[in-house]
Amino acid sequence: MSRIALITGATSGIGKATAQLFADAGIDLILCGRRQERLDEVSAELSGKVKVTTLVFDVRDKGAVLAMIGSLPDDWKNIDILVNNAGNAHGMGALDEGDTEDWDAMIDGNVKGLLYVSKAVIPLMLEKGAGHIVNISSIAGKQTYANGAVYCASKAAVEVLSEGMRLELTQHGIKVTNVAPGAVETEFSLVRFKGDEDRAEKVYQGFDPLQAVDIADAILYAVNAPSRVTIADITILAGAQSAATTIHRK
Ligand code: NDP
Ligand code: 8X3
Repeated sequence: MSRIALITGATSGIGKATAQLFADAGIDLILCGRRQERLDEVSAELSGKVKVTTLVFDVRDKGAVLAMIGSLPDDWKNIDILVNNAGNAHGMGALDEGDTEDWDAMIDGNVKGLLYVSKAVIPLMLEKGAGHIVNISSIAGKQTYANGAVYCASKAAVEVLSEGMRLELTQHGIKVTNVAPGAVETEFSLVRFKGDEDRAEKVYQGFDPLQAVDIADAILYAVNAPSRVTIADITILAGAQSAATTIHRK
């Protein structure tokens, strides 16, 4: 029987690449994001391979998260894999100059949003005594850097939540994998720098950055591991990267 995966942030970057690899692996898809047109495009691309349905919600909106996931028809509620991927950095700068709306967007989206989605999905997995949750953290959750402290804090929270989930859910047959990528070339920097393309491009200049498919590949590996194996934590850096902010550029 084919598996069902719910992927948040499936309109772009790592989430979209994960949807593409999952479709190639025959995994049916519940694709989530805020941009309906993007979800429609990904759905059109993949629905020849697997069954696809889409849900439009902002992960920060607790009511919408619970209502949308709760509104899935029963057969779609049989979720085997949850990929908690939706998230972004907003702004970059010192704490004393920080924009509190950016802080809210990061804490509410990357931390509370992940919790709301998990709250909607975990009971469905508990009911069937099986499941796999993949949380997308970051190298920024393991190593703090100046001018990124709030984003780093939000991802450090994801690291802790992955541990907490694993401690609570393993006994119920639910695996938890924490994935911590380094520098991946997606729309991430464009969002962080609020549409400033020059600034975003500079992040990936002078080295070969990770691509979204590299992270998707690791996620697929984790969810395909045999039942005796839990891939608990994966850190993936770019080939030229030795730490969060140490990148060897040409
Ligand atoms: P993208 O900007 O390309 O994708 C972000 C995705 O998250 C989009 O699909 C976006 O969808 C969704 N999203 C963002 N905010 C919300 C929200 N409030 N509600 C619902 N969906 C939301 O970036 P990436 O693919 O790189 O990022 C994916 C994850 O990987 C993030 O959690 C990020 O922190 C993490 N990460 C990224 C790294 C990188 O270097 N790129 C490195 C380490 C971790 P939409 O706008 O349609 O809602
Ligand atoms: C994104 C990677 O190092 O820019 O999580 O924070 S980093």
